[in-house]
Amino acid sequence: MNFLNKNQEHKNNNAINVSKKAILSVAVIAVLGVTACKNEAKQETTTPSTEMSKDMAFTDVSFGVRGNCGMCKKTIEKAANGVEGVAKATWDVDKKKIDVSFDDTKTDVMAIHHAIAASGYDTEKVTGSEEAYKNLPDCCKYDHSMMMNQSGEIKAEVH
Ligand SMILES: [Cu+2]
Repeated sequence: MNFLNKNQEHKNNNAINVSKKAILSVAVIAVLGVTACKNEAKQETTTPSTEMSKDMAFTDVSFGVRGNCGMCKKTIEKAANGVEGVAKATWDVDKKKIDVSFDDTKTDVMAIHHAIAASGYDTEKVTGSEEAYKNLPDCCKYDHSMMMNQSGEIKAEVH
């Protein structure tokens, strides 16, 4: 009788232990799940508001920049992005044109023209540095008479 009771008690304890563990792991999963959701929700609410403030504070311009290839693209965009206040710079190899988004309290369009010209590339307003041009890889030595800021339909003459 006594023995049976003890055995029963032991079994019950085991059962309690198992269910405690189960509850604990469910709780952990639930907490993790909630945390993940919270992070997601946080990101969702943060991202649009940053974009909105970007739209309000940033000025978008596009202007012609000469160049040949993907390496030119890297150099031109690096030069533009190197200007303090520039948020985004994308050069289009077909259109020979750059789209720049910048904070006009920190810089202006001409500073971006000059930075690109210093890297060796002609812009609509500033002739590229001859010194930097000489140091460009051969494939990047673009034609100085090349059309720029095109619609993208007419490609620069192939030579
Ligand atoms: Cu190039």
